Amino acid sequence: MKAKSAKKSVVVSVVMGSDSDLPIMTEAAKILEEFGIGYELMLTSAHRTPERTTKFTKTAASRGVKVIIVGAGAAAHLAGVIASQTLLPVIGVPIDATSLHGLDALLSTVQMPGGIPVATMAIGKAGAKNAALFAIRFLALEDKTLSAKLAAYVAKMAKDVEKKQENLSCLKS
Ligand code: RP5
Repeated sequence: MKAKSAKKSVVVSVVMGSDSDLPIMTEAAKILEEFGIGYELMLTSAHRTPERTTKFTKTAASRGVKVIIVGAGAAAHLAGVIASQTLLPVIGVPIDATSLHGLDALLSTVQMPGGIPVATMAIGKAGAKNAALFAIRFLALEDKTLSAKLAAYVAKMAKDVEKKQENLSCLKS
């Protein structure tokens, strides 16, 4: 009989304030998949479902979660509210969801008063991707295999730039 592959334990939570945030937060999920990290997707809102947010946050550490990534748009309080209820590191991703193009979410997420930190990434897809890579940097501190994967990922990016330079040079000659 073929052995079932073991289910990875969840160490990163990818939280979002609305399912409309999913196309952005998928960028974080893609990176976590690529690195083989166990993660969960969680939908909860600081404004619409405050009790659900608290319940999720209060149980995260005891379920084995080590880092929480939070994407939210508009008056984005979700990352700050979650960070206020856990000692786990929280990484915020501001989302472009209104006519202010994410500037509202950026300021709401980044301007935390002293005492409760939220590591805030760029607005949108780049921010979601970097949130996952930042989470992986935390996890890699105690995981040599993961650290080696991260080094290979960074080295490949550098190689890709060199290849692109070659392509540019070909175009010119
Ligand atoms: C925020 O409000 C969500 O994170 C989302 O970015 C924004 C708009 O939500 P929907 O009205 O699309 O559900 O709480």
